[in-house]
Amino acid sequence: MAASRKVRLSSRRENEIVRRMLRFKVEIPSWGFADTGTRFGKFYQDAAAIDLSDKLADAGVVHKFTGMTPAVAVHALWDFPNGFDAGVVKLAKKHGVRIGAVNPTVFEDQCYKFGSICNRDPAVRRHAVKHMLDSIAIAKGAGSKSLSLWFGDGANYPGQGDIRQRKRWATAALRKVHAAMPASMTMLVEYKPFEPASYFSDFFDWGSSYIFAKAAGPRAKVLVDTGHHLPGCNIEQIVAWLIDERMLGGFHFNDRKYADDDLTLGSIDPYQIFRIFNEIVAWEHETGKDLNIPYMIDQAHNIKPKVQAMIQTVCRVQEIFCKALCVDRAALAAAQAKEDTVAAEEVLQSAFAADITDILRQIRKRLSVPSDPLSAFRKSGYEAAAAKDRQKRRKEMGIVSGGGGYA
Ligand SMILES: [Mn+2]
Repeated sequence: MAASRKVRLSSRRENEIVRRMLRFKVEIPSWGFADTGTRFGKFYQDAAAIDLSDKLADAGVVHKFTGMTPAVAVHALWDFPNGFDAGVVKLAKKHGVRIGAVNPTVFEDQCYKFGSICNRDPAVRRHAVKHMLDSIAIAKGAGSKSLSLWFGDGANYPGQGDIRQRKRWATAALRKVHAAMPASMTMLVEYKPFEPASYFSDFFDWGSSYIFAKAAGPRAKVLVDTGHHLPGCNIEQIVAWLIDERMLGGFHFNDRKYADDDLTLGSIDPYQIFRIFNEIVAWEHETGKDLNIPYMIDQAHNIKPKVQAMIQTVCRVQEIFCKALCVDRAALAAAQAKEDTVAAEEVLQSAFAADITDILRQIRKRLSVPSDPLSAFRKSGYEAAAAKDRQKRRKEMGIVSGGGGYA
């Protein structure tokens, strides 16, 4: 890697970068603040959110310290178990945030043992579609523009299901859901190669999501979750293709080492995130427009304190996007034109290694947040106060935390 050095930018370019970064927002997930675990059990945290009110309060704190997270993605059944609730919208506003993408929950119910919209039982498929229609109503009520779909549908064994029939069932369901969406709403279709199903997932890669989205209707796009790829997959190439086809709907950011690990973005391979952002920045440079899609976090912090992990993530996204904006595009184009592979790679490496401390300080000043959001939060006392309050409430509510269990 090129040695870290202060990036040399014209003051005009520096101002452009600062202005772009002020418009760059990241959506955080409500489920990132509650107790989560692996299939081997949960480790409870005293400061973890108990209910949606706590989640919105925590999300509001992340926004207060970073200035970058005005919207919170929700899971329909976990956050709106009784359908739309106007009180929640008010509560979000009180905490300085709003409701972002609505994620239907079509994988937990016992009826989904053999799938949701790919289930051979038409009653189960109808049940899943109805839940997605209810989710549209929640999104409409909350002023959300994104219906974010992930299906755990798949098969565990060869011979278990008819692959083409399942595809047709899913397509029919998505068309019904798309037809019910208001014109302002986008359907985001996520994919994942395996898990919970082990033999195949019905929505298994970007190509499957692309085909499903195309069949569903013009407002359906592909959602790229950075952790949902097999090892070695070139994610930035997928992103570049989807951008070029106008089919990139949004991101779920996280990092991975082995499978869908939901680790903090950039904790394993920050250069990969940089290369993805570089494709976005290249398109923005070419078109003179912002790629205006939801940039969302999808992580589960099983051992890290949750608000700290979220602030750490948001700062990392900000830093890496800012570095991608520092790529010298003219130098890159010149190197490419001469087939100078070494020089072209050096352009990327030197932007990735650039010391952007001064630019970050300016950006955070303009966002009216601390210059080091994470350390400011760690000193704020919020976590200890939340732990005390939530411990007491858990006791009053009779919620027993601790122990294991096959979650
Ligand atoms: Mn995801």
